[in-house]
Amino acid sequence: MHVFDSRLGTDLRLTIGQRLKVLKNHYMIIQNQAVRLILAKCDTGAGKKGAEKGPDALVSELKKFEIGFDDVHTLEFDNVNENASMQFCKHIETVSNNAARLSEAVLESVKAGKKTFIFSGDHSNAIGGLSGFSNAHPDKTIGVIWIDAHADLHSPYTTPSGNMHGMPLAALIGADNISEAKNVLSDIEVAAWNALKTVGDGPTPKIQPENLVFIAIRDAEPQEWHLIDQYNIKNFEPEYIKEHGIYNVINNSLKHLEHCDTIYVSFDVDSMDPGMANGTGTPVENGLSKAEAEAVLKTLVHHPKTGLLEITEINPSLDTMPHKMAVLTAEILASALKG
Ligand SMILES: [Mn+2]
Repeated sequence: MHVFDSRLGTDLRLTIGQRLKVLKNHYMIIQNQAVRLILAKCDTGAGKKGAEKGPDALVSELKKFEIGFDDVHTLEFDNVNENASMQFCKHIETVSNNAARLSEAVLESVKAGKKTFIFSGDHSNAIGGLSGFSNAHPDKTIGVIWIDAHADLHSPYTTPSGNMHGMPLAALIGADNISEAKNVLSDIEVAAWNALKTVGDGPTPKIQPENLVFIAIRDAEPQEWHLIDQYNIKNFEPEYIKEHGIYNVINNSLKHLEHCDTIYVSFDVDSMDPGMANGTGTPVENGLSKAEAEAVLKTLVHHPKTGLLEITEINPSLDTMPHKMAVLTAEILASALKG
């Protein structure tokens, strides 16, 4: 049984001023837990700029569905002084610095007993998100459901692009994937990557590959498949989803994580089919339908084990129509939240 309070209420006779007052005096509650929203406005891990505007775009579109957040923690990021020679881990110092701050914000939110949402720029923010989440739960087994077109399992040793948003899961499970290496790193790159794997203090690796589930992965490189096979990572590809249905996938994902105490859900909007909206850095055909994405979020957001929901990679500057991806995501999330 979940309790949901949209904060704005549904009385459309209220003026905007009155509705905002209602917003201030009510808290969004899911599963009897107050929700805190963390906005991580950083996109330095992406190859294309613009996803830093994604979190605000999503918040503004959600308001049109009368979904508001009262408890909001905003992290604005500046670029740190970067070493220019990081070709296989571009902007890693900025990513690392931001990850440390996000880790702290998540730790504080979870320790305060909040169900935590993160709306982030690019997917490298998951490093800070999961670092904080694991620090908040030192004695618990953490499950991760990663809904994405990509496996995000590259390391600087294997990356074809050097973009950090393709590497969060390798950093989090502590996989260098040296046997598949094709890049020769400088000492300074090695040191920066090793530092990123331990960001936010706390034990490392942050998560265990057996506690990870992939949904909708359809664009991974051989080096990533090597890790998926090596660690036998649970993986529901589009063909499986089409054949067995999304509810079978959700149920089997939760079954695979039955032994986990709490779950981090990471929803990359490129998991969805780009035919609906393409405002994201790396769209890939054959993605989740709107109904499938809605089923995933609706089930997981209200699941008692879900401690954190992250939504990432909305890039309004790449949309063919203004805010198309933010509108689509807001429609799905609003429907999911309203149960
Ligand atoms: Mn991703």
